[in-house]
Amino acid sequence: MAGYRPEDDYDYLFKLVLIGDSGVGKSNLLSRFTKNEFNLESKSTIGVEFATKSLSIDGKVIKAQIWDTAGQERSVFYIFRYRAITSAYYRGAVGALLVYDVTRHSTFENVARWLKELRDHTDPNIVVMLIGNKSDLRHLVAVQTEDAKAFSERESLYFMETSALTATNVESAFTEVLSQIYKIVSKRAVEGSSDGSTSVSLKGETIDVKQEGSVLKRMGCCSS
Ligand SMILES: Nc1nc2c(ncn2[C@@H]2O[C@H](COP(=O)(O)OP(=O)(O)OP(=O)(O)O)[C@@H](O)[C@H]2O)c(=O)[nH]1
Ligand SMILES: [Mg+2]
Repeated sequence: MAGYRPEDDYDYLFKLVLIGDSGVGKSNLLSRFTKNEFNLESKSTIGVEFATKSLSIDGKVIKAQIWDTAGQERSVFYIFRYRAITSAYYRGAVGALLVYDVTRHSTFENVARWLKELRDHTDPNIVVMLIGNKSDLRHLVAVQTEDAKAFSERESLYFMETSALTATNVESAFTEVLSQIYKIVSKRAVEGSSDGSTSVSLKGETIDVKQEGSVLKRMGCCSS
């Protein structure tokens, strides 16, 4: 049937990760983007969850697989448990949304630590967007936009302020990250290795997709 594409028919699969302190709104950004839902009383995430959403960029179907976990404080027990899943969480990610809460300055102060953890576990050229969430709470703002912008520029991050509550900029933030990844991947496709190899290059660095299992099996290789 013309125009019909089954749910699992996509050109690219991109894994994104959500990181940032507990309570900044990661899970609500995810549910707003993938289901257009918001929960004012959401519980802290337990373990790892993920959701997917497909969108069209440049005539291609891009399927985003977005991973979400708790940003809770690191108790000794937690560190032990967390270390075991950290590398799996980041493995194969080609984009990250690093979220802080514009009403809690401490969550912005911790961004540098999150960024270090991200850099320690991912390809150096992963597309990263810093997100100041809860922009609807204007009267409570504790992090100035200019400060976050300056930080982003220093660290070569994209930056946006969002509200999962009002849906402001949520779609734009995810779409921008995915578009930037797509730009990198499609540029490489044009430049070339047409040997059908299952790897994808982000600005020159190569991720061996073969090792990433089914999650990334089609990333960057199969513009069918
Ligand atoms: N006003 C406002 N509240 C928000 C927004 N986003 C999330 N919240 C609220 O903030 C609280 C925490 O949101 P979550 O999405 O659970 O935060 P999280 O980052 O997933 O937290 P962890 O899973 O513990 O890491 C909830 O009460 C949400 O309703 C927002 O944009 N505006
Ligand atoms: Mg959560």
